[in-house]
Amino acid sequence: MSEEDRPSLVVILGDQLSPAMTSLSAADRDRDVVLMCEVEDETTYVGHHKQKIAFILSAMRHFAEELEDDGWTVDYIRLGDKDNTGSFTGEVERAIKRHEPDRILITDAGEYRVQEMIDGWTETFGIDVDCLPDKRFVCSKSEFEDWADGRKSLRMEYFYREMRKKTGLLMTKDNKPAGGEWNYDKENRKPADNDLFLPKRKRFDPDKITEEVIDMVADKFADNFGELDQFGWAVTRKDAEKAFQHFLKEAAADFGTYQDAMLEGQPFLWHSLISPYINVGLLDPLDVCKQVAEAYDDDKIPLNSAEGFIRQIIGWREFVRGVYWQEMPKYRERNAMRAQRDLPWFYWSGETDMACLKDAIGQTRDHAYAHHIQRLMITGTFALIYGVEPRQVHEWYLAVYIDAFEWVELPNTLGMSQFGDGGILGSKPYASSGAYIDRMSNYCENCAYDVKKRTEDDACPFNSLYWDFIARHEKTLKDNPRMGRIYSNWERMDEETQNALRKRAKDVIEGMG
Ligand code: FAD
Ligand code: DLZ
Ligand code: SF4
Repeated sequence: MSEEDRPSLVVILGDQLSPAMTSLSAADRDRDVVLMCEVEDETTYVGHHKQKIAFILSAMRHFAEELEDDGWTVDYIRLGDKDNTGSFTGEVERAIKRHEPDRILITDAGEYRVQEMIDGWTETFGIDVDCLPDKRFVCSKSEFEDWADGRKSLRMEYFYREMRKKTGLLMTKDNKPAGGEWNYDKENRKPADNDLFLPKRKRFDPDKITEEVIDMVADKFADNFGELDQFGWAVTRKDAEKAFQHFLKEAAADFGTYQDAMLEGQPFLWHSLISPYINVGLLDPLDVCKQVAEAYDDDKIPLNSAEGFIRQIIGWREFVRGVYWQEMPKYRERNAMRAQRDLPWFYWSGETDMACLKDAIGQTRDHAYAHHIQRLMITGTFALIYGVEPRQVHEWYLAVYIDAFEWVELPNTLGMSQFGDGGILGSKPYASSGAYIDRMSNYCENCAYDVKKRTEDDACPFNSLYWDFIARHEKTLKDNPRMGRIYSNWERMDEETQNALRKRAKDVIEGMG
């Protein structure tokens, strides 16, 4: 092969399923070869939910078809292929032998561990590796570093305002926030009840490709967490867009108002269910935000819903990515609260008498999905006040949710939900008693425990664990200005009550150990 005929090898990872990837834009479709590979390393670095593996592999296979239909040459390696080496590096090595490329073209990996691998390829293979930035984000890594540089603390709210200005989303002509406020969160805390009209989830029946992948996953990953029989995720760009349009029409208007609500047996409520599609590239984050802003301009969605939705994406999602790349690799090891307990087994089995946890874990098993408040205030808060080692909590979240990629999952879990980073991501721990869950859901109505009791044998475990957490961490948290009122309440309790709460917490912990 003459020098100028040598192709570039364009490596597309399983969360880069968009024709707009910078690696593809830099390539020549008539000359270059796209490599996509299903590899054992990626399917096993954590014990993924069965639906997560099925979703990613099916979406990869569909994307390979989309590229081929678009005129690309795709070298696609399946998990069961005879000579599959099981790793990205092994498959790139084999592909170099097959195609004799003059360089590798790739877009930055989402996860630190994979980026490290890519960074070693030039030396390993003696070939140029052009690793291009991932332009699917509003804020580049260096832009985030510049914003964070010199700040005493990083707060999402200030970062978010910059992103609003940068994108122009929900901004008036004179560069002011629509409606006069940046954030309408205080209007977004209404509990829901079953009498309300609940939007239905849009399901997509598995096609032949997805069925084949599901059968393979059922066979090869039989012992992994989760069920496959209710798989209804979109696996193509077209269907992901349909899912988003369904949300826009049926649920977006009430998204804000009921954003924090929880109802037993209702896993989806007014949520969009688009995180897996955005994270793997089937939907573009800025595009969905623009469509929501347009719906607000057309009076189809109220401001609290439009702003709440857009904040999650150009605010939180971008912010956690910035923190991840700024703080890795040490971030993963952080444990500011020195929590050491093992994750209770019921996180995997779902077998618990606590109605809130049973429901959140049960739907996670059935759908690989729980909405934000369930993740934060049920499974997250329980692990926090129980004192689970953050690494174990992180591994659970990374495994069980369909949208879980370390760059977004780790800061949310270790930082926001476990306060394991000591306050980089949030200003105080999301510790709370059963009262919050009682206010925001109907779980407590059918629970074996009594949310109003604190120390009796049938008292809600959240109540005593919460006060035990407050007492255990007095040294670390008492001076936090946002915790002052809580410590005053603790100190106002008589010693007998304090001891009874701590004794009940000890019994709860021993009963679960
Ligand atoms: P909606 O409620 O409809 O929100 C719209 C979109 O906003 C989401 O699709 C998502 O892209 C974005 N978003 C909302 N909140 C966040 C957030 N805190 N961080 C980043 N993006 C956000 N999200 C993931 O995408 N992957 C994860 O692995 C993940 N792990 C989490 C772990 C914990 C402990 C917590 C508390 C949150 C986690 N989140 C994660 C954030 C959030 O819970 C999910 O994005 C959301 O529940 C996905 O469902 P949805 O698409 O219906 O979201
Ligand atoms: C999550 C996942 C799984 C389960 N399997 C694959 C795979 O076989 N091939 C692949 O390219 N990607 C997979 N992924 C997604 C990757 O883990 C993800 O692309 C990286 O974490 C990005 O850094
Ligand atoms: Fe959860 Fe406690 Fe309510 Fe039971 S009583 S559902 S354990 S908060």
